[in-house]
Amino acid sequence: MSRTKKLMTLERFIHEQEHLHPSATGEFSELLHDLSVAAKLVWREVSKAGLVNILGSTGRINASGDTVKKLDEFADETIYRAMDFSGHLCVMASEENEDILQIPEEYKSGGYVLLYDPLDGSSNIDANITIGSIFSIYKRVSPGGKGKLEDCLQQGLKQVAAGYIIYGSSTVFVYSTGRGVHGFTLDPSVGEFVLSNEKIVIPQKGKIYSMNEGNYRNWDEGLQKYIQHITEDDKPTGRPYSLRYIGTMVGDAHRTLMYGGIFAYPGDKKNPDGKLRLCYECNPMAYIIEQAGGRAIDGKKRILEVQPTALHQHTPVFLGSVEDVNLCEEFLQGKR
Ligand code: AHM
Ligand code: MG
Repeated sequence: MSRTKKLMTLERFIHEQEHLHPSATGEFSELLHDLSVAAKLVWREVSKAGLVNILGSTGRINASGDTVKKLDEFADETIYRAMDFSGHLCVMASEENEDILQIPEEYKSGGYVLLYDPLDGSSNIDANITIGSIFSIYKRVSPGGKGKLEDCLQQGLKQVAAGYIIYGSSTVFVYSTGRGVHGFTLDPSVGEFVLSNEKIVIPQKGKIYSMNEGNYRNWDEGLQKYIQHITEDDKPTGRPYSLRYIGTMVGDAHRTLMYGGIFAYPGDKKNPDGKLRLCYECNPMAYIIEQAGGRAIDGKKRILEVQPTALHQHTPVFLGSVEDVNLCEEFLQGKR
């Protein structure tokens, strides 16, 4: 019989990983399992978005009498409801909500913290273009009881797990617990995420850059020079680079992870801190990219070292292959 890859489900993989930590209580595995259930529920709605009347605004009533939710609100509530009762979380925070999300009184509070972006790239929903969900897990720092804001405002390097689900041509669950990055593709016929990419390693150098070049005029001179440099025709050194930009961070970062190159959302004259959020988007993606052997910086320092001071704070971000991020950094710092 010819065998190429392990046929292993996400659930099984999580349990095998748990056994590598003799002190593990299983709490963490249950959290990841609950997240994968939420991911399947969101995927189900995403995949039928064009068929049912879910794309419109909120407030409408569907056939069963429920209020029809916009997809991003559906994803936000689904993830919260799949996670709130577990007893393992003390607090959550979601990009869709201004403040931290408390665990309901009737449920136990636990030792972990979940931050998530329920539906990243939501402006792409109506055009049936790739969207995603992003998550980040920390250990609590407050002593006990209800979780607090300080539990959510931790440096990215304190993450104990992070990942995303990309709803693209197939649905893939990518995560890391600090032992490499692994990807699982959803087999819709059996409703299981199956191991498809074990120990993903980002290429040292790529040939693709991904940023919203419509903002070019407002960028710093260093970044403009970097773009001119990588798009110069110079075949022996692999230039010009190709531009690919979806406008969904999950999609653009996932392609960068798989093919190499650089993804960035820089600051500019109008928005010095860029558009993307440190806690919900940049920290989890930076964790994944670093775990895969890449680099993620804000232009001056490692993203994971930035101390968040507000839940929704923005940060410039440059992430991807080490050689590409290094070269971009040299231009940003005026060394080239
Ligand atoms: P959101 O849909 O969660 O609000 O995320 C913001 C999105 C990112 O996914 C993407 O990288 C960026 O906004 C695209 O912004 P722009 O349209 O300015 O290029
Ligand atoms: Mg987002």
